[in-house]
Amino acid sequence: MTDQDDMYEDDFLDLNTLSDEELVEQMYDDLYNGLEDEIAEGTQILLDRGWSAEKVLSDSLVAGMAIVGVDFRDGILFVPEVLCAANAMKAGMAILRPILAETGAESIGKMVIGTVKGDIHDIGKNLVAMMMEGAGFEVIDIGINIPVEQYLEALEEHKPDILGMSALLTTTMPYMKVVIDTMLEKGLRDDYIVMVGGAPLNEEFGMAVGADAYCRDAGVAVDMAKSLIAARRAA
Ligand code: B1M
Repeated sequence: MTDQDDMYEDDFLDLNTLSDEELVEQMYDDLYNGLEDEIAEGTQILLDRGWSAEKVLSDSLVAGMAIVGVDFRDGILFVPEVLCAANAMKAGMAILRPILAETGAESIGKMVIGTVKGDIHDIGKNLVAMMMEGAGFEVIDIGINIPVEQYLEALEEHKPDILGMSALLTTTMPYMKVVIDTMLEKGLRDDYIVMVGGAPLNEEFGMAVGADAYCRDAGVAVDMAKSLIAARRAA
């Protein structure tokens, strides 16, 4: 064995040897570092030790992503790192999703999200979708270049709590008002929380088009979604 082999041998951490508490701590680090394989392995180990899928989701993946979300909000982590963390989270979710679907575990809320008509930018939207999933929401991502009819069909089909719209162009952001005005015309506006986001938007624009909230970034979107849903349920 060479010195280098020795070094790798020392660095290798067998997740099976960790206690539950140590493993969860390790998974927070692995999520933070975007390690997909380790997150998948850790998720499976916890399930094999008899943890419910809900507990694995909330205590390891969602709690770990919350740490990522806070550091993203505070400018300690940036978009590429958050995308890696979100992908690692997805690796764990891929294992949990079928089990959660079988047991019918309640998500904390449902969101339909899409980028408005004329606009094909989707990196920010995808990030929002991943962070929302990471926080325990069910997310139906209907894609890019979405006309009002398609938003309405998705609302009808999925009956979400929240409609999320993204726009990255000054020429496409006014389309959000077209969607919200059509919802108003059809008497649907009050059935949904409407959240909007995208680089050229601001708070004033969000209010002007009649959204419930403008979200500066994915972390804000998660916090906003939680508080608006809680307020709506309390009312
Ligand atoms: Co385009 N583009 N682009 N582009 N592009 C911008 C937006 C631009 C500002 C670049 C520039 O000129 N400086 C400019 C817009 C100018 C303007 O409108 N005033 C621009 C332009 C002009 C164009 C084209 C017209 C270029 C051309 O063809 N001549 C064209 C338009 C195509 C179209 O949509 N019809 C175009 C095309 C493209 C690419 C295809 C090459 C590519 C998109 C690839 C993709 O998305 N798959 C692209 C890119 C990458 C950019 C920039 C460089 C980066 C956008 C990005 O992904 N940011 C962008 C410049 C910039 O913004 N600095 C630019 C990272 C992302 C994580 O941030 O999307 O802001 P962001 O999302 C954030 C928040 O805004 C918020 O949370 C996210 C995460 O924190 N958020 C939400 C976003 N959506 C939300 C929804 C919510 C909540 C929060 O719902 C609840």
